[in-house]
Amino acid sequence: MSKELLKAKAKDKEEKGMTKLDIREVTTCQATSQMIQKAERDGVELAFHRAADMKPCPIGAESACCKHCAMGPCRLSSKDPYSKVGVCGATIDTIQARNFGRMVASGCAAHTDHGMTMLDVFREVIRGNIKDYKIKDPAKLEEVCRSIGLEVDGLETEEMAKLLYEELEKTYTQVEGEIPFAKRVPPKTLETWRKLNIVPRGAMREIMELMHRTHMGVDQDYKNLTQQLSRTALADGWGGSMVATEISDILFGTPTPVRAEVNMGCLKADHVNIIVHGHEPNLFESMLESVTDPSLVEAAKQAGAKGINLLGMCCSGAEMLSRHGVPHAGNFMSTEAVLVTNAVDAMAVDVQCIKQGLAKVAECYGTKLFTTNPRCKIEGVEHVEFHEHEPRKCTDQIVIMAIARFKNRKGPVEIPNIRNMGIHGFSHEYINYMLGGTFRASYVPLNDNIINGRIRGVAGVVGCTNPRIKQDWVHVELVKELIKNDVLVVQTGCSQIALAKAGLYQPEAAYLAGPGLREVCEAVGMPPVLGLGSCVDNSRILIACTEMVRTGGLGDSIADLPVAGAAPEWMSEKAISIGQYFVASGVYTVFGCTFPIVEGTKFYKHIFEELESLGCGKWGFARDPYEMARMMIEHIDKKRKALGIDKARERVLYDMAARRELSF
Ligand code: NFS
Ligand code: SF4
Repeated sequence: MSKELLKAKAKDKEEKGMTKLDIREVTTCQATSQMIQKAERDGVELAFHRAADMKPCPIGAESACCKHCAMGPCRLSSKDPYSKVGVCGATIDTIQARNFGRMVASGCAAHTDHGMTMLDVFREVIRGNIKDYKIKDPAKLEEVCRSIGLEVDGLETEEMAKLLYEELEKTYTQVEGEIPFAKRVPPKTLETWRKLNIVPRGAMREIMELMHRTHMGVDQDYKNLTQQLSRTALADGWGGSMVATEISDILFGTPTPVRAEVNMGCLKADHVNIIVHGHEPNLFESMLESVTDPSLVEAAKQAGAKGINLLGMCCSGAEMLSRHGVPHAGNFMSTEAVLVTNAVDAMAVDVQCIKQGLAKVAECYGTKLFTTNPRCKIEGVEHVEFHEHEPRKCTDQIVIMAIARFKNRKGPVEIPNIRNMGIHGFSHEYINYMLGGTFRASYVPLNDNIINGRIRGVAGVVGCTNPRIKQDWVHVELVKELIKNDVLVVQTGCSQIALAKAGLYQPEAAYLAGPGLREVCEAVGMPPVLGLGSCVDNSRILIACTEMVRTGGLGDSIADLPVAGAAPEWMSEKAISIGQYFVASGVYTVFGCTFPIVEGTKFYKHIFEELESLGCGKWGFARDPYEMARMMIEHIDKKRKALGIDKARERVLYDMAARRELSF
């Protein structure tokens, strides 16, 4: 346990045996901290308390144990990792690589299954079996088709869609060859993958093979395991996640900038408040229809409410924030805390990052909690199944029950009075358009500004929040440090929400940026931090990198670009899969909080150092946000130097013509 948390741990236990926290040590989110205080007054336990009570196992934390067979479980020493081997003889490197591989397999499975659901909906829409959704963005459909070499000249939208569906199904099922989106990978990067034998086949095959190879007594060479776990991770980033993003855009529209609010202050005491928390946009899109249905709005008014207020949380929240400007109540570590307001009448969840602890908190406040996806039920929680063929059946029912709960609300409501306005919804397509202008959308201005040094490089800061470290703090400090040093930051998921709460999504936040980046932001009218949506939308970052390579002047492969990535407060296996696909794609990726490998072992050196010399990126680790920023900037500068663009920065002020060129 970190020192901070030890400090945070209760000095005295109350009668209920509840841990009292030093709240300043566990979160910098004011709304969440207000709700932790209320929870403690109400005797309600949150994940913050459970984290303080649950000391992480030091051996497990560094992945120095194995329970892959019944000769074990075997525990090796993380202090002296080579002093022992498992009963089967497995070394620390084998054990760690296998454990790491299984995290990748699980994370990849989560994203690809989400993508598969989107593809299922797409197929049924094309077949006419689903009528509630339709193809909203035919231009994107065509663009995606062309990007993977499909012949679509003269085809109708439906024909194009059918063709694309058949092709993208291979992302899952293809037993040999390369997945369709491999065609989008910059040629030099693809060449490296081919050399390393890590170009993914269908995700089902890759995950299956990885699970096989990490079984007792199969692959016992950490380098060989790294090959398969890289290939599996790429089947996530350039496969399942990318399918999820692209199909969502085609069905629900590609995001363009939208002003929207975040934080718990978006709850309204006099409204029926409904939160959707999870990852797949289908449920949320349907809920958006339900809450605007005149008969349901009328029912809410009959119950004494002024209306129905819909908010998002976590990733589907981030996606709806980006796509439709739906307000967002908070990130992962705020999902229980928001229920403490007593203002949430219903919370509907689908899959991923849904804490089982929500059930207890919801019960304490009489909030209606609903699971909706057959993949994710919670013992004791009411399940209202969502079917894409009749989506409104589920979401209307949830709205009706939310109205009933509003009518019977008991106890006082306390809503933290904090809301933060910002601009969200930057897709890679929009970045193109924003910087290049309507008539010649392109990445040329971005590359030019990187080459001339106004923008030093680009960093992706993404990922979860984690009760093992002070919520939002590392995200916010890291991003501030990066933009101060002229690094343009792109974000997704819970990290995006952390920065939105800190006010960095307003164009005015450009004053926090270094002079070069500020100049670009001011000319274009964009914030110094660009939010791209949910975690599967990290695939937008891959495409943005690809566009930068294609545009020219910044090298031939993603590994040449002056870019870096970070997940400073990560917690999920999905984050590991994401990290690995960025590394395999050529990006230096720094994680914070903790890293599940013993430092200094051969496997550690392999993925923290050697992968870079093979043409990939590499992992980095730092807990401290300033150290993390230093490492990322140093890497960006190293890449600038290799590209020969590290010369003294040109300090030209924009004249009117240049300004016109940059603005949209
Ligand atoms: Ni990403 Fe989304 Fe958040 Fe982490 Fe969970 S919500 S998919 S895993 S916690 S960023
Ligand atoms: Fe132990 Fe080997 Fe079995 Fe793992 S696979 S539990 S290291 S004997």
